[in-house]
Amino acid sequence: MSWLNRLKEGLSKTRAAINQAAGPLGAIEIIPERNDSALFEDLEFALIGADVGGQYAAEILADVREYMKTSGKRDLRDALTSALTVQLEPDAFRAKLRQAGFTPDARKSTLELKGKVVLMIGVNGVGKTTTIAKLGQYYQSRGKSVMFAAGDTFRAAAGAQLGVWGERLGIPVVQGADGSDPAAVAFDGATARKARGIDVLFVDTAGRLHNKHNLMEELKKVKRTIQKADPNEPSEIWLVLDAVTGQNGLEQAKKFHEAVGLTGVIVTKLDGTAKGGIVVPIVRELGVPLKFIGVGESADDLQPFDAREFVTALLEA
Ligand SMILES: Nc1nc2c(ncn2[C@@H]2O[C@H](COP(=O)(O)OP(=O)(O)OP(=O)(O)O)[C@@H](O)[C@H]2O)c(=O)[nH]1
Ligand SMILES: [Mg+2]
Repeated sequence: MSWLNRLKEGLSKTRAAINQAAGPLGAIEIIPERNDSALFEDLEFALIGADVGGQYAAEILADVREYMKTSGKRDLRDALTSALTVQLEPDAFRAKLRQAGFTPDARKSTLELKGKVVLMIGVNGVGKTTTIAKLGQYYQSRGKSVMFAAGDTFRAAAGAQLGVWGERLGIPVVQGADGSDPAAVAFDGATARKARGIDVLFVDTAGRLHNKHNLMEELKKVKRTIQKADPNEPSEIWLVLDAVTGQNGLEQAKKFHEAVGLTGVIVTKLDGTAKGGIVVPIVRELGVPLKFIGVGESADDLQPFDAREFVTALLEA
């Protein structure tokens, strides 16, 4: 299956929710002389239902009306595509480039990392360990050498889970004993990566609640310890968010960001929810780039986030 079809399939629940409320988008023509306020109300409701957030849904609808007025076009899907993309692509420069006909193709270039060590964090069960495996596959298949550090020493079997992925993908895994200090495992991983000249190390951590003080302190210690092993690292700290948790995920993200400073966010399980619109408030409110999205459980169900592609996959028939 092509990546676009995979993405489409992954977003099918959210798409169905929008189409169900507003009618099949492609079939809707806006006739300026007609009063379409009921349709727009339904659409706004559908967007809010998909967790886009009231404020952003209202902005999107205003943009849709404006776009239809100024362009004279009548295709609702076109207008909604533009309005949603603007929300997800706050970088005006990229938007401008696109308007001028330059469409950067995210598939052709690998999503660049700032450095060599990526620390992966998040609450319990959001998909951290699985996402590390997917990232390993992503970078390895693009020619990078990869290593994992099993920094979740809290949950028995967490190290084994990452070990199985490592074996399957041919990626070395630095392990620590169950119950040992996660910072020590991270230190060993960062040291081993440097010694072996490996391109990128992903450090797994135990799931933790953002409001548990001690666990957040532990995370700061893991970060400091990696810095001791390799002064420029971790150059990336990525928070994994489960799309299903919706607005609560945003609160988590703000707390994690305060504690350790995020450089990226990954949203998982978009395939399991009709609330895929949550990416709008994530992009608008966090000020941290959305790097990848997870749309399934297998190793290649991870894609670099691209606003235009996301919206196309979401709204296309
Ligand atoms: N459908 C779907 N399932 C996913 C996705 N990402 C992860 N999962 C599933 O979510 C479950 C939890 O994944 P883990 O990777 O173990 O989550 P974790 O954050 O490491 O969990 P803890 O270490 O216990 O905090 C597993 O069953 C994964 O297969 C995704 O994008 N889509
Ligand atoms: Mg885990």
